[in-house]
Amino acid sequence: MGCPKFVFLLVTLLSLSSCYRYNVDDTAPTVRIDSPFEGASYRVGDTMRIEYRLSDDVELAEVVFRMHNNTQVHLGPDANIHDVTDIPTNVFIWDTLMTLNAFGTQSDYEMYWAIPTSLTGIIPFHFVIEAMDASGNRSELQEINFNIFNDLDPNAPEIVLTTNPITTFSGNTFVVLGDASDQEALNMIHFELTGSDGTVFEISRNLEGNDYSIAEFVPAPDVEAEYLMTITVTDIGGNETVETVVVNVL
Ligand SMILES: [Ca+2]
Ligand SMILES: [Ca+2]
Repeated sequence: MGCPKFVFLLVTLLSLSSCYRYNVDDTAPTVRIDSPFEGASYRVGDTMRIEYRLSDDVELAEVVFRMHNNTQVHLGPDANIHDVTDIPTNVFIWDTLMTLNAFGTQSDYEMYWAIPTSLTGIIPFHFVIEAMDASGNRSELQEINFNIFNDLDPNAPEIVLTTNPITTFSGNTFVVLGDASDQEALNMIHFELTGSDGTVFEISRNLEGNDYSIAEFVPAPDVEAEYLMTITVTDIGGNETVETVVVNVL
């Protein structure tokens, strides 16, 4: 009779599989970050060292880290730090997301990042890291906050306006003309038209290079009054120059 043997084998297999299930790894891995350290400052053009160690009681599987301008909110269903893979709102600002395989019970990582000189001003960055083991347990999310600063540009930009003051009519479009320049490189120009009730028009444009010919077309407000156009130009060092134009709407 082969049947009892078969039943015995089946029972053995079932008990083996349930045995295996009870031995499943439910302990999350840990992450220790040695660099960057909390509150550190790095200058653009410098090389930053990224160093961390992963540990797990059974088997590591993966590590994900993201490093970028921390003023950018993460998008996605969990729009906060708890989802490290969510993209930041402004992908044009420097950002990195890296997923690496991990093996064994301990793994050390060391890598270097040449900080781009295109970053401007003083930028709060953060480094966020999370590890996963082979059973899918996730470590606590680790976050390090640090600053990147650009002090390579000591000279503020210049603005020369060729239209000042401006007279226009309600419902018309007027134009702000002039030039903006910087010894190192321009970064942004911002126009803001304000009246007695506050801002009535506002626009920002990203700039590159040393010179920009200003020719900004602006819809005149409906209400006849005197307004002030404020033009702010920033350079790659975060230096700022402000000019104003009186706009009379007749
Ligand atoms: Ca584990
Ligand atoms: Ca400059």
